Amino acid sequence: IALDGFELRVVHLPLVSPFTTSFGTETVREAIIVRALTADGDGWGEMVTSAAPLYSSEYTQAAWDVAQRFLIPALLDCHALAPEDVAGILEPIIGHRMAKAGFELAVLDAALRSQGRPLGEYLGATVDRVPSGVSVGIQRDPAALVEVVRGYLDAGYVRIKIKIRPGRDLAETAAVRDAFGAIPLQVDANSAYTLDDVGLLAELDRFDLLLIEQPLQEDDLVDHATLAARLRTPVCLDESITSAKAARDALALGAASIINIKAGRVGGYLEAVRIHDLCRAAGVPVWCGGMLETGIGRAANAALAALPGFTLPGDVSASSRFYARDLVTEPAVLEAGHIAVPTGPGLGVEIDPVALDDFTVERAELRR
Ligand code: OSB
Ligand code: MG
Repeated sequence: IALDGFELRVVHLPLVSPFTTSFGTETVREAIIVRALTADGDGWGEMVTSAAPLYSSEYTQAAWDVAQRFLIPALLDCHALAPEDVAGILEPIIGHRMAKAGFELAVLDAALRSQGRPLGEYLGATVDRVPSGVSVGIQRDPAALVEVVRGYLDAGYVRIKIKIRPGRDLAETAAVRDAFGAIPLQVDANSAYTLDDVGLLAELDRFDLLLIEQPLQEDDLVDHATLAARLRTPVCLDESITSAKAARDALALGAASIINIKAGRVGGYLEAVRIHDLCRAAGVPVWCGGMLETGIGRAANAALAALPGFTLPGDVSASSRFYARDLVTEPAVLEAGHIAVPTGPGLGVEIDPVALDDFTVERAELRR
């Protein structure tokens, strides 16, 4: 595509309820929306950074800065740009994977829209809808958690993930198991434990969880391998898997037997597909994680989750799980526990320009 420039917007989307993890509580989703301006039309992407560097080292204002100072100039240096070239052009700039992923998606969307080709088909989707799991934040107490989970089960979500942290783990998991029996259930610690907690984490084994997600810190691959050998519950990595190389290393070390794939965390949907491919070849199940995406990233996640190696339900929930109002005209809805893979060209969703303006708190445009 012939790139003219990019528009960036910091958006603030209010959440329908506060979302609490081991690293904090969010009431507003802050993200950066990327619009690729090309001779063949616009393309849209999303940078899934948060306001503070608590989940990873990335955060919105860092992405905002690196994007304008380094990433956009590198991309505008190229006159004709294929989506497959974006990651390579940005590779000399270290890290900032969520920022890079936003640009790759915007360029990919512009290219696919101009070809009339859906993202799902391009990535290799083999189904037209994906089973929908839901990530449930830490609540006031186990009884409150049970009621929140009940609401999601009634809505049709096919898998429940609860956030845990030290002191808010065994009683919470037990309460959900006792209340709902043999539902597909997993827990996410967001790096809140250390190897000293192996005794406590082994107590989770009695709950027959699908997996425990990221119990230890991002760079604790060896410790995760040690822990995995001590647990019956499968260890799944999220934060640690920053690239296909990291995924390969984690599998080689025995640090994980399941991988959560998030395109933002690994630098884009093309790297996400590479991780899918290597896991599939190794017989390792993967599932699609989420970062409270707006309708843009949510549409792309549904397309990614439709690849054949995504054998576990992902955190691809309906837009309404997080937002009363989205910035696309047809937000993802839950139908019989599933989310449809969009079939239109590119992302297959249209931006609601009024909503986008209403949510925008900062805007910048850089043209060649
Ligand atoms: O660890 O998977 C995580 C949200 C923000 C940051 C990290 C995580 C999450 C979630 C929510 O669990 C997943 C979703 O978008 O539904
Ligand atoms: Mg996680």
